[in-house]
Amino acid sequence: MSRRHDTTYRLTPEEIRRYREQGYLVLHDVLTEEEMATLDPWFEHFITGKEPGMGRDFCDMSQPYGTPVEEFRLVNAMLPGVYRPEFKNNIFHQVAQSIADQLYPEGKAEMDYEQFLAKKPNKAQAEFAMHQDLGYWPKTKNTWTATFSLALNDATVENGCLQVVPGSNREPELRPHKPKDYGHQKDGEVNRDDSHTLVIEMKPEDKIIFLPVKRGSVTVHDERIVHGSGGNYTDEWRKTYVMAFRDANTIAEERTMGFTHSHNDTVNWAEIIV
Ligand SMILES: O=C(O)CCC(=O)C(=O)O
Repeated sequence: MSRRHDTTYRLTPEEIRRYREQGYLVLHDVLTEEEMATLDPWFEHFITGKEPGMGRDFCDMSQPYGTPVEEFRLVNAMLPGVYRPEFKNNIFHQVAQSIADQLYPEGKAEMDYEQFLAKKPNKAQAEFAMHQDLGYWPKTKNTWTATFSLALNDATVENGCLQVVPGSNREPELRPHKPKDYGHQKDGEVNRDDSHTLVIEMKPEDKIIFLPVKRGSVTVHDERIVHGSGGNYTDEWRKTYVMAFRDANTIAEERTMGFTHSHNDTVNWAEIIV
């Protein structure tokens, strides 16, 4: 694929229809190797904890806050473009914007947040618990979302690629989400200040499918599809760059609640949760 100046990635009408119906898409060869190479050094910088002053924005999504860095398994670096403004509007942002615009002709799609995620090699417990993204976010009038996940290296079943339950995006009600209980909280119920990770109960009829993708390819999922990812059983890392687009008015609404997707936000969850 050669794209130098045009940052448009054209979806077919069938892909747009499928996203609406199934709640996810797999798009192959979205970025060229040359484009990917511009992102790699940033990813390494953040995932190896070199950016100072991130607080809880550098954390482990499979373990409670406060886990020592050397014990991290599922490494999460939130909002790289906030910490390094020169990283903003990178090639992935531009191409993902063109796809989001096609998926959402009804409104104005804007990038809401981004994060780098990496599973260390041979970490069976580097699981991202199954959830619906909306379960993590405050109640807003419009919930439209397209969350992109760009594979920085090949994502496989064995290294813990994304898993989804097709059709779960059409369930009328959001499933209940609870902060994951790691048994670390001795004095009562676990809340979101103790554990960022939320979990849902799976249903016996849930049929999970795996979405392996090559480096440079992308998955896109909506805010209601049940999804997560498994542990890493290989000698290689699994690395992915997540970027979510929402309606511009929704983002403004979130911000008035003090919600920026930073784990350092101090929001009153009891008041603003869905
Ligand atoms: O890619 C993963 O491991 C999970 C990411 C995820 O759940 C999300 O972006 O909502």
